[in-house]
Amino acid sequence: MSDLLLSIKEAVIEGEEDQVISLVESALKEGTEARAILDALSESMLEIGERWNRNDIFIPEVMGAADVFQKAATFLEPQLLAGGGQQKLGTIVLGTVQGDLHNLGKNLVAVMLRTAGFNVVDLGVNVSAQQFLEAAAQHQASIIGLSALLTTTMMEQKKVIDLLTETGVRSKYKVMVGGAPISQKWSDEIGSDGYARNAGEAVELARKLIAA
Ligand code: B1M
Repeated sequence: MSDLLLSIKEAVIEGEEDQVISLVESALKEGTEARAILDALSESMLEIGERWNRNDIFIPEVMGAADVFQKAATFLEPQLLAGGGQQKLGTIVLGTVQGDLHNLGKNLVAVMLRTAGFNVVDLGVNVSAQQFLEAAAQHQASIIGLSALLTTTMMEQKKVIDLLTETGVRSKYKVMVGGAPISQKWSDEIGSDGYARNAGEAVELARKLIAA
């Protein structure tokens, strides 16, 4: 990682909003790819998680870093979208499952999917199984994307799939899952159509699911 990217990572961890935006601008001017900057931003949140686990920092610092992360990611969005294709690959209804308020990763997934040419309907956070179902029908979605960051909310992904099955519409949609505690094993266990570890993989997976 370049010195500039390391400084971006450190500035997010320290919650230095102004500094992060000007460092991101400098990195873009230097010709750094927006994707590489996004990766540095994501790494900063992983580091935040580790510091939080060690009790080196507490919720206010985590929220401060999350806020700076989101502002920097929003600042980068036009650069990411500018490189995107014009094709419309299909509609994806995306959200963070019920009981879960983590949205940074889900927002990144939404940006990357849009960049790749998908129409993304972002339902936000704390989305119930019923809301996913209704939105998928309303927007004639091909894919439902479920993000979960807590071990206590992973089960909500299964609830959505179960509801699709119970209401007889499971075969209408592909379901993809992701989030820090999610794995391929979990995806298989709950009968999801695929798991992606990060936003880049989410795009690859969505392409495969649409092609299938
Ligand atoms: Co929370 N939190 N948090 N938190 N938080 C975690 C998840 C935790 C691992 C931290 C820890 O233990 N140190 C822990 C969960 C433990 C567990 O369940 N085993 C935890 C906890 C416990 C909590 C609270 C319960 C704390 C409390 O209140 N006592 C609480 C829960 C609130 C709730 O949701 N009901 C809580 C609150 C918060 C904040 C509000 C302070 C803040 C969220 C701010 C926000 O989102 N706007 C926060 C944060 C920031 C974190 C950590 C530090 C960072 C998460 C993050 O944004 N990562 C996190 C630690 C960690 O994950 N290591 C933690 C950056 C983001 C880019 O990555 O979200 O993983 P990520 O997304 C990736 C991939 O996972 C993937 O692609 C993304 C981009 O590459 N992906 C998908 C995600 N969704 C996908 C969907 C897909 C495909 C890929 O397809 C549909």
